[in-house]
This record gives sequence, structure tokens and C-alpha cells, in this order.
Amino acid sequence: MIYIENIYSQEVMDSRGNPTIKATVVLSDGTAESAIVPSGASTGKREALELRDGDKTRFLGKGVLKACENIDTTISDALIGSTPFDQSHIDSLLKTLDGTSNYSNLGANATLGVSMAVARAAASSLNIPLYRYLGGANALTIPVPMLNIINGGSHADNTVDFQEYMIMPLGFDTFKDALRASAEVYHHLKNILKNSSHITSIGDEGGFAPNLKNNAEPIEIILKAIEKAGYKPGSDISLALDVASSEFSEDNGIYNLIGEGRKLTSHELVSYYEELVSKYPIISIEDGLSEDDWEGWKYLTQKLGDKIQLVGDDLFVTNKSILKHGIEQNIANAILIKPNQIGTISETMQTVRLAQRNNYKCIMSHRSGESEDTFIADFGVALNTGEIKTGSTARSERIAKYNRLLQIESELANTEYIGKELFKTK
Ligand code: 2PG
Ligand code: MG
Repeated sequence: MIYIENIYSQEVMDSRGNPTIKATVVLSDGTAESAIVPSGASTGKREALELRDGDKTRFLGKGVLKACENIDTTISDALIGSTPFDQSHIDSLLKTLDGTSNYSNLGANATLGVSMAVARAAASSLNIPLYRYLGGANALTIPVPMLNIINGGSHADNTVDFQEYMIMPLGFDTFKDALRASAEVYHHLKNILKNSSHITSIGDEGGFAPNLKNNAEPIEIILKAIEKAGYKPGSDISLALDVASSEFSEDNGIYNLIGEGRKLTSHELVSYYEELVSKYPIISIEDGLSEDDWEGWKYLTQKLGDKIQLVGDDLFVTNKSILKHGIEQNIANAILIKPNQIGTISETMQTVRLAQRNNYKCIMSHRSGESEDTFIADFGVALNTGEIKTGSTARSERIAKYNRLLQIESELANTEYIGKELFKTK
């Protein structure tokens, strides 16, 4: 019987130059696999706890040595000897060991690193790809990418309030063609920005971060880039926004669009979205209202829920209990899936199952602080999420995931790229 023989960790670096955790799991058959945990900047209040040392003399307080120690001692002591082939058992052990609802003892960065590394080691020991191990024979859908090509908000130091302006290449038959078209749009976008004397430096997720006069201007420029690249906005390539509005909502419920120099109520912001959606081919808005504005979310869903995808990220934080409340109250119609918001692979899968049972769309997602780890590419295929958000077509930590999806598409005989049917009924 194959069992977990050793677990250890290392403090490594993420794409923003901050430390993060690499966990390694060694099995009794000699298999050794590692996983690196990502980290967010615009984090939701109710996310599982990311344990940081707080020692200002190292990495400005962001070290993760305590979380590493938790892996090397408490977690490793409890898991050594267990089978790696029962992910749900491993993850319940982690949950019980921590004893809190949000991993505030061990740190969700510690538990997720181990949870991912166990899954990877199990797949590797069986000599099957990770997506096949996690998803079985039914794992065949290559997710449609949401590519964040203009960055604003807390991912860039520019004047744009909305955090992410994404393109969704829906009108293609393969992921490969969809990605090529997206890269072409990205290059045209760069030329357009350059020719109009905007800076072409990039933000945390590889999108450009120009200073623009309002939050609609990025949309206009992206539409030009799509056309310049020879594609049709709205049929070949549609637009998606992550407003990340919790970042600019004030305690009194007012949304402060600093870049535009105006303050809006929740209802006024919804009217602004209605205007944008009627004018432009926007098919998805994420975190349109803040994580605390559930009344506003109800209104937003009434107004736009049958027209476009409304995604809860900070709102649901990949948490099945919070998602359940959202479903009961008819809030949003899609959920962003970030494993490190909830702390283990099994809990992430539970949330996806709940969403899928209730016809909420799921989008597998990276964090703004990433690494070369490609786990989410396999995970998105495994769970048939149909959509993935993992940055623009630049920066290696983003490209690593797209390249992994290219590889999966090429090695599988009967993959499905479902861009054309994703929003058919909308
Ligand atoms: C988001 C994410 C990823 P962060 O808000 O959706 O794009 O950003 O990881 O900073 O929360
Ligand atoms: Mg978000």
C-alpha cells in the first residue's frame, strides 16, 4: 500500500516578489510532487486566512516561515502514513487539525499547499495527468479564458478604478485558436496605446496599465484593438469586467470612483453598468457591487441577471455556505473559484458542485500574485468549469497556465471548447 512518507515546505517567491509557500509531498513509492500557493491583493474580507509572519525585518512582514513550520511539524506529523488517494480524507484531516472555520491556526496557505501537493503526488504515482486524476473520464472541457488585458484598481498604479478589463474569445472552435486571437488583440492594443502616447507598462496580471480619463475608455480602446486584429466584437470576442468594487466602496455604502472624480450610490452604479452593457458587448461583470452590499447585489441581479453573467468573487470567496445564501436570495449567477480563498482542494470542489447543481456558472481563477504552478489549469478541466481567468497573454506566471491548457488540448482526443454555447441563452 502506497502511503505519504514525508511532507516538507520551502519559502519561495511569487510574481510580485513576495514570499509564498512551496509544499512537497513524498510517497512511499518514491513519487515526490510539489505545489506553490498563490496570493491575492484585492482580497475578500471573508477569505480563509493567509498566514504571514508579521516580522518587519523580513520581507516587510510578509514572510511565511510560520506557515512553513506548520507544514513541517503539525501537518506532516498528522498526514504521514495516510493514503494519498483519498483527497477528501486528507482535506478533512487538515480541517480538523486546524480546528477553525477559516484556517486561522495553520494558515490556508499551509493547508492548500499540502492539499494540492497530495493531489499531484497521487496523480503522478498513478501515472495519469492531474486533470484526469481529479476529474476522471469526464474531464474534457477546455475552459474559455477571460484574459485581463487592461489592469486598473489595486493591480496597477494608474487612474482606472475598475480592476480588470478582459476579453473572452467565444467565437472559436478550439482553445488554441481562441488564445492566438487573444494574443493578436493584445499586440494591437499595445500599438494603439503607443500610437496615442499612452504608457504600455503592464500591471500585476500582464495587462496594460495606462492612465485613462474614465472607466469606459479602456473598453473603447479594446474594441478598436479587436477590430484591428480582424475580429468581430460581440461574436468573435466579447468583453468581461472585474470591477472589484469592494476596493472603492466606502463604509457609508457609497462607491467612490476616484479616477472619474464622482461618487455613486449602489443603484446609480447599477445604472452605470446597464448603460455600459447596452452600449458595449459586455457579457460578464464580476464584483459589480461590494461584498457587504447584498441589497445592492439583489437589485443588480434583478436588473442584469438575465442578460449577462454576474460573478461573485469577494462576495462568495469560494465558500459554500456564503454561496448557499446567495443562491437562496437570488444573488449573482456565477462564482469565481479560487482555491486559496477556502483552503483545500476538496472544499473548492464542494463549492463548485453546489454552484453547478444550482446553475451558477463557475470560473476557475488565479490570484494576482502567482507562480509557475499550473494546478488551476488542470483543475478547471477536471471540474468542467467551462471558464478560466488567468491573466493576459504576457507574464510567464500567467502564460504557464495557458501553455498547460494548450498541452492538455493537444493530448486529448475529444476535447470541447464551449465558447459558442457558453452564453447562448443570454
Ligand atoms: C480578482 C483577483 C484575480 P486578487 O479580484 O479576481 O484577478 O485578484 O488575486 O488580487 O484578489
Ligand atoms: Mg475579482
